Amino acid sequence: MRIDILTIFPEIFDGPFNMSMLKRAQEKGIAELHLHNIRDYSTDKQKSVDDYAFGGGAGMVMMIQPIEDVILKLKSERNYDEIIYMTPDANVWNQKMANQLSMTDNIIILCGHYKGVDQRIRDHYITREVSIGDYVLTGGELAAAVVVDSIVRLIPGVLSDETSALTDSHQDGLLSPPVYTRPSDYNGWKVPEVLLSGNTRLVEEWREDKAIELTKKIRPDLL
Ligand code: 6GU
Repeated sequence: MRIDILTIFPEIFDGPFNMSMLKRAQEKGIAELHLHNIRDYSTDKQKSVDDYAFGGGAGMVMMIQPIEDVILKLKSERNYDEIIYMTPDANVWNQKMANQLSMTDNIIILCGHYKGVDQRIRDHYITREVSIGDYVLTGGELAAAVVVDSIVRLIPGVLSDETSALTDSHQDGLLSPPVYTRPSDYNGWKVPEVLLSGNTRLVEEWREDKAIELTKKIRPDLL
């Protein structure tokens, strides 16, 4: 899978993309992550990427020209399954969407800043708009890093058996049950007996019960 990210701050991705699973996925050739600095495509003398909003009001708007030029260049090179715009004015990202997107070949992710991008980019190029929650970030970059991480870890071959996505919170619509490791008694804090029983069926039942109990208590909206 190939993901092209359009941003005015490519450096923000240096940390998240060069560690842990995202690094491993790229090294294994399972995912290609490409960063494009929108400013490099600006044709004006000052290399501007934003301008005042028509109609007035506070805040700048990201202009069409440099964004359209990157999109057209990329689209001339390959077909894209989705062109995603990161914005707080959108449906909230979830595991189901991550599962869907992990099965695509090529996607573009556009990170917004300031008051957002000129509406005509959204009208003519964007196929999907994504928010990561009901709060406002300075820009779409941190949100895009979240979305990319949640997609790439689901591509077969990225996670090992021990880190399998199948038992993740949300994968089955429930929160995850509690987990424990050695020692089984830490200064009197004991691990639930059933987990030490060696009875796989009982362990599975206990985990299922705990997952439902936790979900009812903390996130009843998921049930
Ligand atoms: Cl995608 N962008 C920004 N700027 N803020 C957000 C967001 C995205 N999702 C939640 N808040």
